[in-house]
Amino acid sequence: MKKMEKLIITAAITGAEVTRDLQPNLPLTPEEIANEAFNCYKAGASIVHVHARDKDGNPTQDYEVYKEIKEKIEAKCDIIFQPSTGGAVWHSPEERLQPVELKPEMATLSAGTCNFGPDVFMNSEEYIEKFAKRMVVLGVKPEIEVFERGMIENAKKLVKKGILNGPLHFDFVLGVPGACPGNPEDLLYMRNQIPSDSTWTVAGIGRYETPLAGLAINMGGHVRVGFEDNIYYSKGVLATSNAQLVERVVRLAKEFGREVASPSEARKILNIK
Ligand code: KMH
Ligand code: ZN
Repeated sequence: MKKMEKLIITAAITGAEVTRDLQPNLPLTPEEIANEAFNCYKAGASIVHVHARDKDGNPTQDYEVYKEIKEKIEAKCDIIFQPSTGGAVWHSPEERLQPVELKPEMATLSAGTCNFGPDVFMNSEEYIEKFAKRMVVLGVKPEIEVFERGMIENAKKLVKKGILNGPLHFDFVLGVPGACPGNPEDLLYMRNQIPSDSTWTVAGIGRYETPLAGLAINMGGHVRVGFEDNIYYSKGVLATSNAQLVERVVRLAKEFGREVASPSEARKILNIK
């Protein structure tokens, strides 16, 4: 078997859809999000994927809230700060793009439209291109979020048009109700469609989280876990923290003989300058 890069673990700690009613340990305030990011960093995460919440705990893409979160995280550790540009389904594209203006090292770039539970997650070609161009101007590495197969083609088109340069980094978000499920064959199929010099991670939603993490560790991919994707530790048992979910991935990696990347090692793997 080819020697694999070290494993990058992303902690997606809040999301836009989960509430405290569903997961009592969900971090909401900038302080809570920064503390949770630090705990995930100590557990082995090298990237934190962040969704901001307002004072009432509702999703917000407000620049100032993201700024506060970014500064609070940076004061604690060097974990890679990756804000969401996906936001919530009801945010406008202009609202969603705000955290990119903070020039984070990375940000997400959703590469197409899909059903998202009862809603529609809108990403027109016009706005995918606008988001990508702004990220390039500001030196932000996009993590291309793929919820359906066609989104890989949309990302390749960005390269063809000269908007993005490879190597690309993909996140296969598998198991969102209404979009692609997260069976092993779904991940294999997705992985086989991306340019060969790409890096990729997988975010398995709900019950898909741990099986897909195990597969990605063994396939040379990377892994995302956290309350945004899955609030449970096991069937019917809520996780006590995001760090608990990160710790499980670290244990799996160890058992499978794959080393875990530090943030600086993750920067090298992802070509983040
Ligand atoms: N909350 C979803 C509608 C991202 O962060 O870039 C979109 C999402 C993707 O979570
Ligand atoms: Zn997200």
